[in-house]
Amino acid sequence: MITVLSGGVGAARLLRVLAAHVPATDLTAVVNVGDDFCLHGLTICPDLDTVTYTLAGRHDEAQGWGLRDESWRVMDELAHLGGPTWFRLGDRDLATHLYRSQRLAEGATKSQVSAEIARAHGVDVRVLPASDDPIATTLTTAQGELGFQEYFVQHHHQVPVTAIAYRGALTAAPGPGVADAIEGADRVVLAPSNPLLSLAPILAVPGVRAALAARRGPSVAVSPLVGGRALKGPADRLLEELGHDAGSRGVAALYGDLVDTWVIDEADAGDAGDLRTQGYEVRVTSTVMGEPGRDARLAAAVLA
Ligand code: FO1
Repeated sequence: MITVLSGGVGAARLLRVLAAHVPATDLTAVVNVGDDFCLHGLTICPDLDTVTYTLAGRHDEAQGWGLRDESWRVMDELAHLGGPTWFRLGDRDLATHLYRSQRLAEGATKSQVSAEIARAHGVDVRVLPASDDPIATTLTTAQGELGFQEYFVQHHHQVPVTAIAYRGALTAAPGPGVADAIEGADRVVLAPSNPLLSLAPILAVPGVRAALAARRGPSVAVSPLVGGRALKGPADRLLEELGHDAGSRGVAALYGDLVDTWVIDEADAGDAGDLRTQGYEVRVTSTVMGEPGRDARLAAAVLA
């Protein structure tokens, strides 16, 4: 059994790679909910949806989020009304947010709804929200305090950040099955997701961190950096802005001894010695996913 702590696109791609090499039913994704927010009266859970859509093979590959073959008629009509269109919800994708919001209003939990949506998409990987309690990642910036999606999408993550908070995380409980999935897994994998924005809100839930710390088996992290830079998003810039070391050393310091093995990209092979000196086992391979041969080598490095 393999449990993957997951953010959005990087995690979704790694889960798809792993699902090509182990039975989907052996995989559990514990997914960040710090990006979740309410818009148009709807509850939107971007990372849960990105993971589910990608595992279902229905995702928009180029964009990284949303569904393939999307149409945008509702957004066009909303623009006509003068409504908020900075966060683009495709017509098909909207069905997910309508369904989730209605089920939550009926009293279902986020975990229950996530399982229902995964089942409807034929996804056999267990998709678990990190918590059913509300967690909101917020960023202190020159523009004031911004919600995650305001920072990430509305401001294109281009405003300098001085602090990040995971509101609600300290009093949140792990979602049903999350602590067991971490403690009981043969292997826990920390996906190549943004450590400060995607995995930190999961690790900030005390019961999650305790479950990780209580493990005996291997915990493997895949670095989100390639050549010291994030492939997508602001991970490298945030490390710098918030005073962390740059590169693999900075990311490794965030996870500390929650992890025993690092998988780093060939472009960062020069960091391997430093990580080994810190006591980590290090595997060097291409972490850029999308080509079958490279993907198989990455899966082998994670699963070895
Ligand atoms: N990202 C964008 O850059 N622009 C968008 O308009 C946008 C809409 C969107 C809708 C549904 C969804 O599930 C994700 C969406 N994303 C969008 C991605 C999302 O903001 C982030 O990539 C994740 O929250 C970070 O993992």
